[in-house]
Amino acid sequence: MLSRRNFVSGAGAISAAVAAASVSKAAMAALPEPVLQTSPNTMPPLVPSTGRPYNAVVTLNGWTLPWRMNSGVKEFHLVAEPVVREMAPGMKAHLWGYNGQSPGPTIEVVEGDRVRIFVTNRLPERTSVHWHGQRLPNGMDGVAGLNQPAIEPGKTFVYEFIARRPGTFMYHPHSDEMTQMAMGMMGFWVTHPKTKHPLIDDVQRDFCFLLNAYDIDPGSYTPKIMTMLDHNLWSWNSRVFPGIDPLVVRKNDKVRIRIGNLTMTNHPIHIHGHEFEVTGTDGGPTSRSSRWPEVTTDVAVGQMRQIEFLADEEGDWAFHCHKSHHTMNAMGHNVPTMIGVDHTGVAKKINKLIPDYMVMGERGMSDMSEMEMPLPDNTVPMMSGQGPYGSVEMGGMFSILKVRKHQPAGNYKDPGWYQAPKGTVAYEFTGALPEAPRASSAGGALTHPARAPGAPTDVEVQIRKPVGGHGGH
Ligand SMILES: [Cu+2]
Repeated sequence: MLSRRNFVSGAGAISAAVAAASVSKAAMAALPEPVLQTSPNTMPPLVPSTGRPYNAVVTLNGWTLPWRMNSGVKEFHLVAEPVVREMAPGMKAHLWGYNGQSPGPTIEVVEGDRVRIFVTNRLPERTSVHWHGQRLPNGMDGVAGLNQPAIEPGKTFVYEFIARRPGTFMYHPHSDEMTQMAMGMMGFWVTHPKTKHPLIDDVQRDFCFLLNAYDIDPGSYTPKIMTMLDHNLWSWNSRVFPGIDPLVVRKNDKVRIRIGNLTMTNHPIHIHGHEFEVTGTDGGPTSRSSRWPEVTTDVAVGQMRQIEFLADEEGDWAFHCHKSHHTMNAMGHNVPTMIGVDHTGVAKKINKLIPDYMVMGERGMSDMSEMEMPLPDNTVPMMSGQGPYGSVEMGGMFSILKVRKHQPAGNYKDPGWYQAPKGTVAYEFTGALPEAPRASSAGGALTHPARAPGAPTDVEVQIRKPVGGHGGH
């Protein structure tokens, strides 16, 4: 629910105080009442009612912050505060964020806009806001101690600058960053071009989200802030699959997706069924001669990438981080590899002592998506999400691009599962199976033999993963 309180109506409505010419200077200076969001759902684009028009973005499982126009200045009010974020149905996290959610609301402005942002600190410690990627006066850059005094708890600071260049940006604290970003403090910023830009194409759908990660023990609520790489929840806008909404588009829409990475490792973002081009970074739109087709692009730490494609293939297309550990939720980490280990009899013996004990993963981990092992309160299964054909066996950084011929223009309602035309779905073969060809030689004269002469030809699977988790990210 959006709560506006005294902040008169949405997108840039002129407040009564500003509209009345006779109003006192004190009233003009009054802080805009903060707008709060309590729902984790994807909100419809916030169509601007003041200022220059633009094609508004859609923040995945997020929302855009309304502003008020005050003598030609767009005024926003961000409140840094503890929040409760539903990361997926069944799991809530106690995070820090802005205006009731983590990440904070998306800020959308137009190139050349003068922007004034009031930042109120309701955290138990001091903070500041850095406007990542912006051209601005040095004193507005938000590095506490370097560019400004930190905002102490209970205080409100004002940031003011002109959004000088169009593009994709983000904001985050630059004060006790490790803690505050691990707790979820971050938000998206989009500056639209003020006129037709030679390197910025019109699109019909414009999505944005931030990559973030948390380490929350199953059954607990607060992230462990000291974790650097071994997070157990890899999220988009503090949501994990199946809690991430699909990206719904109409067939033949030109689609832009803006992604920012505020985790401590890179994420190769991968789309199925289409090729995209990287059309922008946090440094601005890329030159046309620098663009090439891709189906995966790496978004490194602290980077933003803007990808664009023509959604001309109908279907439900997977869209995810290609690090397979990042499409998995809690419970799937730090489990010993059991593939090929024969547990016959062992589980029964242990069951006499521990009734709920079950062997994990002796045939791979797929069983985990359907297992009925009791989960502690407040966590999400390691991989889940039901599709039309069974379990999707995914978690974390995974969503679905839904391309539909009959999706109305500008409509984001989930159309349900794709109805594949008859004869276009992979199916089971039930005829006689010829022997599949295999390499017959162990290698040429110049290569090492695959196995020592006389060694047994059967394959023993003996896997022992090094302990210690994800050190190699
Ligand atoms: Cu990843």
